[in-house]
Amino acid sequence: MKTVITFGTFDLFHVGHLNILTRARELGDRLVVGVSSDALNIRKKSRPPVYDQEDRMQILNALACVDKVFIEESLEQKGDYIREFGASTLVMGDDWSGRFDHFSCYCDVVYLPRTPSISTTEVLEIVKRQK
Ligand code: C2G
Repeated sequence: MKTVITFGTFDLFHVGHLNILTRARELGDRLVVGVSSDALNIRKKSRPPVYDQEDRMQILNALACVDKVFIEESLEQKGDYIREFGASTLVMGDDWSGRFDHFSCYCDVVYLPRTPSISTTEVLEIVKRQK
């Protein structure tokens, strides 16, 4: 059984998120997703996500391509999570290219091309402009 792991906030869930999760799942037999906690987002981006961590987890848990969801409490613990879930591949979007290469001692590290022209930030900007 080949386990693939990926991480993200997945706030205002959109088709770019769905695409990367679908493609990540195709690289193995099981997809485990680490969802960054609300506290981690506040530390990282100085604002909470629009959807809280319970709602973001609930959406991910409902997807056919996702087998297991857990909360990512800290960016530095990725190595621990990779070992805990026995992942043989780490997948991230290519906006993270090169940033996780040091985990190649635990598993394959794969960066998949992002879906163009959509992001949570862009959705927020569009909604703000339409107010
Ligand atoms: N993504 C994508 N295409 C988009 C937007 C996002 O492929 N148009 C991918 C990102 O590259 C990432 C995943 O979807 O791999 C989740 O994106 P975000 O929710 O923006 O995650 P981020 O805030 O980058 O958190 O530990 C790492 C962090 O938790 C990643």
